[in-house]
Amino acid sequence: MSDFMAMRQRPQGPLGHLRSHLSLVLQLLCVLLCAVLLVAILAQVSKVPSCPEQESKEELYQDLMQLKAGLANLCRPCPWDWTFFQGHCYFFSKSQRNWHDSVSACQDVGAQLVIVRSDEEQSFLQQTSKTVGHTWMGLSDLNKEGVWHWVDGSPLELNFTKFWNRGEPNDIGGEDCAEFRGDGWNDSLCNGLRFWVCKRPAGSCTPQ
Ligand SMILES: *[C@@H]1O[C@H](CO)[C@@H](O)[C@H](O)[C@H]1NC(C)=O
Ligand SMILES: *[C@@H]1O[C@H](CO)[C@@H](O)[C@H](O)[C@H]1NC(C)=O
Ligand SMILES: [Ca+2]
Ligand SMILES: [Ca+2]
Repeated sequence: MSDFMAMRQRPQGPLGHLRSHLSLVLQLLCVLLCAVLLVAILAQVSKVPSCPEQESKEELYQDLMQLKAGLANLCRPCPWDWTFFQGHCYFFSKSQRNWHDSVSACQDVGAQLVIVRSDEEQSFLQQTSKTVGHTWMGLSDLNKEGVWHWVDGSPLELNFTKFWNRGEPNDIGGEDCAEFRGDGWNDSLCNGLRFWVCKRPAGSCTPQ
């Protein structure tokens, strides 16, 4: 007990004071050293992920590529059940309607009953309608007999009249609506049931 007291009392002296200061300094140094060591370890540890970091960059790149591919897939020029041809989308009906109902069916999907604008388009449409069956196009002489207009109001140009079948249009019984039939066009009664084709501009994405 007295020894203990002596030890406790020893620091009271000037030498003891120095010693306690020294030990405090040592302790501080130790703490400092530990801190430095800790910082060094932390720095080392934080350096370790530099490899996984690169890996995650690679993963990110892979994800980006996958996303891009997915986007390209989504970014189709036409809806799924439409066909792309030379900058336009075409919908070929599976059922049949009269001419007026075909016009509105196309309007309902933001399109027009098909208007033929070129030789290539004519071949494409005629070929398809040949395999499917008689098909309406957006052409009629309903406003004035013998004067053919497309559904957008534009007149049938002379260089397109070569597509009429031989002897057509003949207006037999008052035929005012044009159909794809066989190898060319025919005027037919507008209330007849036919397949139809809608046409609208393709989206801004180019087809893959
Ligand atoms: C008819 O002529 C116009 C130019 O006047 C042209 O754009 C169009 O492709 C031609 N159509 C056919 C079927 O040759
Ligand atoms: C035109 O259509 C009528 C029926 O609407 C048919 O009797 C006639 O054979 C067709 N003509 C041609 C050349 O396709
Ligand atoms: Ca007619
Ligand atoms: Ca006819």
